[in-house]
Amino acid sequence: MKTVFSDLQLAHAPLQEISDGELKPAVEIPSRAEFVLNAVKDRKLGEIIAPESFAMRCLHRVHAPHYVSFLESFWSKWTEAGRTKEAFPFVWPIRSLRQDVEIEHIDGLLGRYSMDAGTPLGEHTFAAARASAETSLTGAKLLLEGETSAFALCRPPGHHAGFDFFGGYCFFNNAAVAAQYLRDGGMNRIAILDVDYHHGNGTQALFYDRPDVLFLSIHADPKVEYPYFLGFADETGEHAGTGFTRNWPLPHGTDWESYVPALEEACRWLLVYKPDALIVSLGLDCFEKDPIAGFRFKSDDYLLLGQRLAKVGVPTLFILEGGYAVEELGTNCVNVLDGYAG
Ligand code: SP5
Ligand code: ZN
Repeated sequence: MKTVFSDLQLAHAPLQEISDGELKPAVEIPSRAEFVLNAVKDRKLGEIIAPESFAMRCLHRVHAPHYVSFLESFWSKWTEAGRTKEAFPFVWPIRSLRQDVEIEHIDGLLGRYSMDAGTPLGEHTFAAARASAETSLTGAKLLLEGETSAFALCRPPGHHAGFDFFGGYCFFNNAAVAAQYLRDGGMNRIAILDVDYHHGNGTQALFYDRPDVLFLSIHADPKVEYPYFLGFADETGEHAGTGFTRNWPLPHGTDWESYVPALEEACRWLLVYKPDALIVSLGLDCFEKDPIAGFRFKSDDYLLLGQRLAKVGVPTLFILEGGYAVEELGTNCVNVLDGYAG
């Protein structure tokens, strides 16, 4: 299996994040990608290639052009306001506030284009996020060219990012951008299986009214876990997309054994849907030692996950999402890919 990776992705290097009422060391850090890359090399998974460049049009298929421009111009606006360190949004246009006004100040723009205060932005965030999206696009292109699997080593992750907002450490929705690229490349039905510990709210929302992209997600119950406001079992799609979204919220403490029934159900949906390609939003934060999560996967369980996905028998693009136990991240990630490749 080929791996796509760009070290431009390492340039987004947040220092701190707001967590548990404190500024704590950031967890979505460059070394995550380095641990995964080293494991790909050590375990001889296959060739590692650099991403190609893609036109902005590919991002605009999924994201509002004004949102993409906001991210591109963010650092110059931030520094013009006299700021020198990383940025966090802190005010949002929620119920009773106006959605329709034109905002000039960077603090307003940060709120307008975000879903949380937990996602630091810096000087190189846009460049890294674009490289991450190009990494997933290159992975998608490999499938269009006939590869039966590929691994997009993406960072920053993508599945929380929506049409016009960032959040949850995500800026561009890599899985959604790849899914749309596969559709535009002639594939008719794409399935996305999101196994990150957190619900992929951005991906779900982007395809909620569409039958051509099936979204399946297994994750911690949003009643008690981020992102709190989406990912419940009664969300099944709307309009033409009715029936093409499925969520399996699971309790804190879920281990592999109690995860399998949900995974089996998801695989049955894949069998019925018969997608031309499967995109796996591969978060590794269900791992027992993950510092911000509450499931109990062991490293070997990730081999089983890969083996199970191989049985689905569909061309598959793996896209890295979350996972913050950095020391074990490479092993866990490549266990899935190894298990898949058999
Ligand atoms: C891609 C991805 O996995 N994004 C996750 C974003 C989660 N952001 C919320 C982090 C809250 C951390 N709370 C720590 C609880 C343990 N002390
Ligand atoms: Zn996650």
